[in-house]
Formats: sequence, structure tokens, C-alpha cells
Amino acid sequence: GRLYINRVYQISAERMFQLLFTQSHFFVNFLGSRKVFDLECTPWQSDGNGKQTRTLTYTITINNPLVGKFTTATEKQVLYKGNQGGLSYSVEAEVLTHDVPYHDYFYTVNKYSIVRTAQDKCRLRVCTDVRYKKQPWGLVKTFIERNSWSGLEDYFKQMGHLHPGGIGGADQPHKEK
Ligand code: YK8
Repeated sequence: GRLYINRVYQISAERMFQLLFTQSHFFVNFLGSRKVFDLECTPWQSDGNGKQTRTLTYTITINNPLVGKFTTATEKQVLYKGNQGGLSYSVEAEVLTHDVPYHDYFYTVNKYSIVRTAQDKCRLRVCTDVRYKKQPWGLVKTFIERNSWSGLEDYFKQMGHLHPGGIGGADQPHKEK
């Protein structure tokens, strides 16, 4: 996978969670700026085993000439809360884009980790991975990856820059073993 954000922000871990994983003004504005629309989301629901899940559906505007102008997407998020309560959050999100070429071959997994580093500071890390439901032909795989990474990089760079504290942006992505 790739690490797209890894930085300390001047807000509490709880606040960071609220900003990114509830329908906060920040998040709704952010999606608006990405021309993501028709957002619908279920509330967080506990599965009884310490995990919570929710599902988002939305339509994404794509600025890639190879692809149609829009795609619908379904994002399933699973939340694992740190046992210290409010100190750390880890969210794993599976994103399926339904109307792009080869959509039946691949999906994306984004892992968000929010860890408290001080009373009003937290570290946000975002790692992403492109995964396959069926193995594509080599050339197709290259094509899927090239286009996915560039779209993901663009998205998370902006997310890293847009946070309310106004300090810094996303770090340069790099490959992780
Ligand atoms: C979520 C991954 C791939 C997709 C896109 C597909 C190109 C098709 C490849 C063909 C357009 C918000 C992306 C980037 C759209 C945006 C998705 C976002 C950023 C030509 C082979 C949407 C996180 C997320 C996950 C996956 C991203 C798509 O919160 O390139």
C-alpha cells in the first residue's frame, strides 16, 4: 500500500474523528469541493463485538479523460476504537467504484488511524491499498493502478491540506513494504 497522510494536527483525536467520520461541516464542504454528491450514510452501528460499521454511498465527479464523468461508489467503514476510549480510532474503509472500467476487478481499501499524542493533538495516518476481486491481465493491472494512485493521491493531498488548524498538508506519498 501507500502512506498518503502521516502528520500531527492541533486538534484532539476525538475532534479529528468527528471531522472525518460524521457528517461534519468540514467533511460535507470537503466532499463538495471534490464534487462528490448524493451522499447518503447510515449511522454508526455496533456489531456487538467492539466494532462499529457504517455504509456511505455517493457519486464522484472524475477528472480523468479515460473514464466517464461520474461514478457511483459504495464505501463500507469499520471502526475499531482504542480501548482507552477517545484516545485512538482506527477506521478501515472499503471503496467500490461501480461505474468505471474494470470495476468488477478492483476496489480500494483506505486505513485511517487517529492516535492521541497530547491533550489537544493527534496523529492522523492514512494508508491506501488497491485490491483485486479477480486477477486482471498484466497491462490492465498497470492501468488500474496508475489511475487509482493518481486519483487517491490527489484526494488525500487535499484532505491533508484542508484541515481546520491550517498547518501544513499531506506528506509526499511513499511506498511501504
Ligand atoms: C473515498 C479509486 C479509483 C477511482 C478512479 C478510477 C479510475 C478507473 C481506472 C480505469 C477515478 C472518496 C478513484 C480515484 C475515485 C475516487 C475514490 C475516493 C478518493 C481507467 C482502469 C473517493 C476514498 C476514495 C477511494 C477510491 C478512489 C477511487 O473516501 O481513479
